[in-house]
Amino acid sequence: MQNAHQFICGKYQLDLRRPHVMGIVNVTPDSFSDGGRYASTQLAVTHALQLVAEGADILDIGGESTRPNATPVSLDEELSRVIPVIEQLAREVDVPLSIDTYKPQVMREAVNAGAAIINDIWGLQQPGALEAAAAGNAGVCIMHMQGTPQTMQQEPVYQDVVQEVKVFLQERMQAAEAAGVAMERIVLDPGFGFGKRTVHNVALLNHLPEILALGRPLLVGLSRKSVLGQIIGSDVHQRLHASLAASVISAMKGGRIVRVHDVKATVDALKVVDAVVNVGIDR
Ligand code: 7PJ
Repeated sequence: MQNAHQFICGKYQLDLRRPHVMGIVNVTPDSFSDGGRYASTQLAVTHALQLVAEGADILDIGGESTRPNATPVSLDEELSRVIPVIEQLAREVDVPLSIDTYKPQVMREAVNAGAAIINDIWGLQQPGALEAAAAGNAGVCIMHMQGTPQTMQQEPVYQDVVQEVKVFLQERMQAAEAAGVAMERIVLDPGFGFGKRTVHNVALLNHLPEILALGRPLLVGLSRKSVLGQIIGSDVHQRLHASLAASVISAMKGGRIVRVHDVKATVDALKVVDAVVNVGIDR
């Protein structure tokens, strides 16, 4: 497949032969301070600048938690969390900004504010999402999820998880293309932890090359996720080493963007992968 490593997102053209690190920026009210909106904007911006200094290639900005059982956030609340952060970062950094949302209006306003990637855990299935994604020239991450964030971990069932995720991603990729999103603007994501048990997550990671066969770059998000906690038996703050192992495996198996909390450590780990996979091919 030609140019399967090229990802066009807004004004950026990323060459994903080198694995890229997407740093996670959560914009949620700080429960430890009563500083209000301005304080949470500044906290998020400061964190984002730190991630860029650590080597983040992309920043993923989200205003609504999609962890299992998280309470949904209203449209106005989500907009007032993320838009000021995107506006400020668009002025201050030169890496693509991604908006983690499934709401079409947030997609549109985020792109107007300077976002270069739309990262949709619903795979552009919400009414109006395909149109919102097609409207500009942002890149799009299409993710698989079974169920909804509220229900997805109750009892996820698959006959063949790899095949089912692959069929879903192919269908959504074709829907996006039909709506006017050029192939070069699309990356795909199996959606680790979104309606999957440990066996399903492990099978997907192991069989990433089958999903890569769809012909578009893969984004992988495993950072600190509970599947890692299940494997090593540690809580969310003790999952750095497991997360690094997951990022390395992802990149070795063809994942091209890893979405992580711990940017510096991941950048170092993936430099080693790149040195072996892309530079070390001469013999
Ligand atoms: C993912 C995401 C992921 C993409 C979240 C968490 C949950 N977007 N947003 N892929 N996960 N594309 O970080 O634990 O895996 S939020």
